[in-house]
Amino acid sequence: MSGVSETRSLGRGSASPGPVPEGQIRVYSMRFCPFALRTLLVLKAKGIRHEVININLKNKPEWFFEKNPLGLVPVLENSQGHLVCESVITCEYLDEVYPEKKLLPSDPYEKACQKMIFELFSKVPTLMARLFGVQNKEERSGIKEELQKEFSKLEEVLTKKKTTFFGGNTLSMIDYLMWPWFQRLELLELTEYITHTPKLKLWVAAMQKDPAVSALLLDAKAFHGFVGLYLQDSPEACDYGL
Ligand SMILES: N[C@@H](CCC(=O)N[C@@H](CS)C(=O)NCC(=O)O)C(=O)O
Repeated sequence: MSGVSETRSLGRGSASPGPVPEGQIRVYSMRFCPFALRTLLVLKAKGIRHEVININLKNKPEWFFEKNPLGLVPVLENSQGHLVCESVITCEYLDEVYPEKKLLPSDPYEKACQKMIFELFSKVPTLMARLFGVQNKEERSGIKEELQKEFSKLEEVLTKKKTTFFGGNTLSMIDYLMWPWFQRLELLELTEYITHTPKLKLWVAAMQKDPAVSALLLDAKAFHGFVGLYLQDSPEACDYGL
């Protein structure tokens, strides 16, 4: 059982959902999307009341392009019809609109530090995406090496900072922005990739104890089922296991 919204996705031919009720915020998502998970983590961590509409990314509803012309999840929509897309932008937007439990530091230097760490992390999503569907041993170990190089950069940050999390001793925005890819390391049974970066490994363990993180776990079997169907371009991929 996963903690993410288990509703079937809307696809081509579906009716466009009505306006967002007053006082609510809606997120267009997909159960297995790491970018959408960033938004969901921030919603959860800040205790923001929200509704989730899952989108079938292999058979997108026509109306979805009115929400985001690029056709990508996540997208936020509020009761005034404001639309915000791009995961990092959605997270910062939520942190500003809902000021309780701020996740980004207000100090400009601390904020800049978070953004610099984010840049150090920036190659990880593309490298991990390359792992899917690559069976060739040599190619896989090449990607592993490249990923480990990126992880060493993050290890260095934690070593210098001497803190558990990337923004200090409590969890903050930068941790949530990076987490979905480390959750996937676990799901793909690739935790050996972080054995040479012990501080990063401790960070992963600390993250797993966070209530928002543990509320949004993914079921490994469903994840693997999804990946298999997604690689085959199946319109059933996003609804795997429902
Ligand atoms: N830069 C975007 C990337 C979002 C993204 O790639 N989402 C994927 C799902 S994980 C998607 O919507 N894919 C649909 C497509 O490529 O057509 C963000 O940070 O929000």
